[in-house]
Amino acid sequence: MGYRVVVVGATGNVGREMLQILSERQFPLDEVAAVASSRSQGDIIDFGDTGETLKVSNLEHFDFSGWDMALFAIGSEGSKLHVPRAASAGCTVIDNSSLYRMDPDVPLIVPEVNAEAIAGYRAKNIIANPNCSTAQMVVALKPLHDAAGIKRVVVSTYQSVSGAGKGGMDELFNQSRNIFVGDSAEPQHFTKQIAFNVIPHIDSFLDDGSTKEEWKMVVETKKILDPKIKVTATCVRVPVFVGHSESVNVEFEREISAQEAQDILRESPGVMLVDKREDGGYVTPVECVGDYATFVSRVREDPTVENGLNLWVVSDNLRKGAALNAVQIAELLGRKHLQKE
Ligand code: 2RA
Repeated sequence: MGYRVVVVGATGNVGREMLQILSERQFPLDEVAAVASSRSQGDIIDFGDTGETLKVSNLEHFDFSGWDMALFAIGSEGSKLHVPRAASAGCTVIDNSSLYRMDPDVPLIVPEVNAEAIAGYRAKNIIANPNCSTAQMVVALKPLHDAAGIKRVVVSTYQSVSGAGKGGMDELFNQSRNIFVGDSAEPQHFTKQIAFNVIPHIDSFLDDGSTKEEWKMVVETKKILDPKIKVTATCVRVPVFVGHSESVNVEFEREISAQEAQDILRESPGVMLVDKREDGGYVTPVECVGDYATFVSRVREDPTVENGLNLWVVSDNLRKGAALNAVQIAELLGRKHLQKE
């Protein structure tokens, strides 16, 4: 006996990755449905590497009753319209949008960090998936927090264009080509040229001068890991197709050496330590693509503060940052709450 699972947003970057990972991990399925906007209705898409294909249904007319779980990857506007009706039809929703992340009645889950919090899903029959840049960071920070108590985190992100969807990827590709052939590099998707450039702006600006992406990293880390941790973030878009990187400076309550941190990270769930103090002894975004791991490199003490460490954290933002985390939540939900005989 398996689950009847719906992937909503099945034709987008994250939705396709959700289908791919459901098939890779052989998630126990009785049936899977691919759902998207009317524009994609009737399209035939691959169900991962299974060799099977799925015909895309129109979200507007899709009836969620009788389905066990729905993995949503359609953004906050679409989630606002359709998540409540899926949840009230008895279909437990795992939503990748930011809409429900800070809802006190909705658990925000990274299974390696706060799996026990999933029990709260019954309030609204909804579970929230964190922002991609938050997910990889808390996977790396959780074991260190348990060991030495984190006081403060200063993070700078280097976020790939796939975080902005297919349009962001197309813009990087086309703009890069146009610059080589002398054509226009006029920005369309991003506020400024992204090819051979970096943009210190993701999502909208807030009154205090930070951006909503930076706000997400602060509040989501507090909800998932520990509300006492002080977090400040600078989120930057970089000309990389897939893979978010983060430079993380951490201040601890208690002493922890770089060696101790490496030894802990080497054994931590979801973490792959790649950290040799030599040429190439670290991970770069192009090396993380398609992998499940949150890679950690460049672990070193920060002598400018008491009990400080610097880390380099890299992960596939479409996987651990979105689709993989959502599927892992579905696996956890199935194991803990929706057991099938
Ligand atoms: C981004 N984290 O990278 C945001 C949404 N995926 O654009």
